[in-house]
Amino acid sequence: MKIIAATKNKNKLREFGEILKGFEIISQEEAGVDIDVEETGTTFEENSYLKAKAIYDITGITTIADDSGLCVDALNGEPGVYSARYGGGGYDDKGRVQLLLKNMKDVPDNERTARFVCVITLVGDEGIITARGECEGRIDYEPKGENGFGYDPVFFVEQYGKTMAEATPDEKNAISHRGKALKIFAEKLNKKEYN
Ligand code: ITT
Repeated sequence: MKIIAATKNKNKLREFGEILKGFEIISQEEAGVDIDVEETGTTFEENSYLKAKAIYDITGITTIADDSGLCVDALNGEPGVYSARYGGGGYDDKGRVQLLLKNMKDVPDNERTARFVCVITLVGDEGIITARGECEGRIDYEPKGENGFGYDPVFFVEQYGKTMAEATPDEKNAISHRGKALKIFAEKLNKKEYN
């Protein structure tokens, strides 16, 4: 079954390919759909659904979308669903990381807990599938590592004793929010557990 990945984020697309083996995933670009879906929802579930539904409505082809983000406890769950637009939309990944570090500068060690959240939604002729994955960590004091993307350089993973950007792609995918969500998603799809 051919599935469109409704994302403009090349790093997400790469991770989909690494994790979702055995599925025929084509990018939104390959499907020839050049639209920006407005993320008007207030939850990962809502935005994930909005993105998948918009592309499915245009193409009629089964579509999955990923809405994800970083929820920091000391910042009352921010940046959360606004992770890609943290600071108002004028920053790149590095700028958003610096803004986060600035907003965390007075937060002590034991209060730097955070989690990555990912919700995958499939919309197709047979119905909808939703899967959520979370990954616990803590916000480090400076960026470290070159792998991954987004907030990975400041997301310290206790289990590995290093940041997500210092982890290899295999290490990241084994424990990441996206790895977990896509694994649950693949199981549901194989069992045809549509809603
Ligand atoms: P699409 O909507 O086109 O898929 P996007 O980058 O705008 O791309 P989101 O709205 O879901 O996607 O925002 C997710 C943001 O959360 C992303 O831009 C990163 O800043 C952050 N993020 C998500 N997953 C991450 C990961 O695995 N590692 C680091 N940061 C991540």
